[in-house]
Amino acid sequence: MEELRIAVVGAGMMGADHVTRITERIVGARVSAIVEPDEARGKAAAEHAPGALAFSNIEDAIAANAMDAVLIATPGQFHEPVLLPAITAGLAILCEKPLTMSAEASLRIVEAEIAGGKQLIQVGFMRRFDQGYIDLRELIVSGKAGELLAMNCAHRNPAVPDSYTNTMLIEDSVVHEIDVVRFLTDSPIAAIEVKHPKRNKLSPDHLDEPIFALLYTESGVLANVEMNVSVQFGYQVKTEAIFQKGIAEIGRTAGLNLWQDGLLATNEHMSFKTRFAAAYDSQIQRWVNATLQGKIDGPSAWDGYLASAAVTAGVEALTSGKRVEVDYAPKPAFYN
Ligand code: ISE
Repeated sequence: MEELRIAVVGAGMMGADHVTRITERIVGARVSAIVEPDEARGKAAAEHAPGALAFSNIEDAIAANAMDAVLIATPGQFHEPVLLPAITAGLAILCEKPLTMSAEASLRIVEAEIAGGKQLIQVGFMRRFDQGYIDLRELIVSGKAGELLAMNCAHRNPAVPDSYTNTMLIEDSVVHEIDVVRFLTDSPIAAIEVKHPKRNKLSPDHLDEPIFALLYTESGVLANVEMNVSVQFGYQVKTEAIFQKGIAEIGRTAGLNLWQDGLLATNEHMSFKTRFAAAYDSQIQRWVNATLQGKIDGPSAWDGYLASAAVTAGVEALTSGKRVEVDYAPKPAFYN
């Protein structure tokens, strides 16, 4: 296969961004189909994918043999009904995070993949492809600053859409730290606790935030995640890592600094689309390269399940105010 034919499923904000990315920047692949029930949305995305076929559901696209691989970018609650037929069809899959909305559903996906006999699924935890996180992981592994003890993570969004619910603080947002803290420390999240600072009155009425999500890893590292989705001023994802002999920081806003009229100004990101643009590019290019060789190159369905199990505990911690231990199913040999 010379060029991977990708069907992008879901042409909302992230799906449309991936369509443009694949057409303009990714080598060895093209968008061959857009699967989107909303016709206007599908058409708008198709303008950036010359020759792509339009479908309103995944089953029709599979029946038409319109793709070799699927990039799933629908909201999380619609992942499972797309994943299952794609697995049955034996297609390579990049599924945006979260894999599904519950530990049980993620386990069903894992079981379906195992039944098919081949690893097809990569989960879109794009932070693993961000240079800052890659450098921090190297530093931790090297031991140069001594043992890692704790992390302070700031995850700030300017605002969120009306469809964003309170549990999405964990399911849709903290899920990134849940995955990346395990990636950095190489240790599972053993327990989660959620603390409530003073509520931001600028936050939509149905949201009780910001929150501090405390992620306790099995190895003893504690990560404190400030999850804040109404900061108004911009999009920030920063981490300070506390070692025995030093402190490391990643994610500080970079770019041009302007000192003028008694002010220092730097452009801040307003969205994850620009903050993580390079990480998304690298994630998709590496997935395409690996897929052309029949492999995956990033977080697996099992990683997706582990995150879902921790999210389930996190949601319980959010509502109960208690520290909740995470319950994991045993790892199938298939993922060794
Ligand atoms: C969104 O879905 C993302 O994945 C972003 O990276 C995150 O910052 C945001 O909070 C989520 O809602």
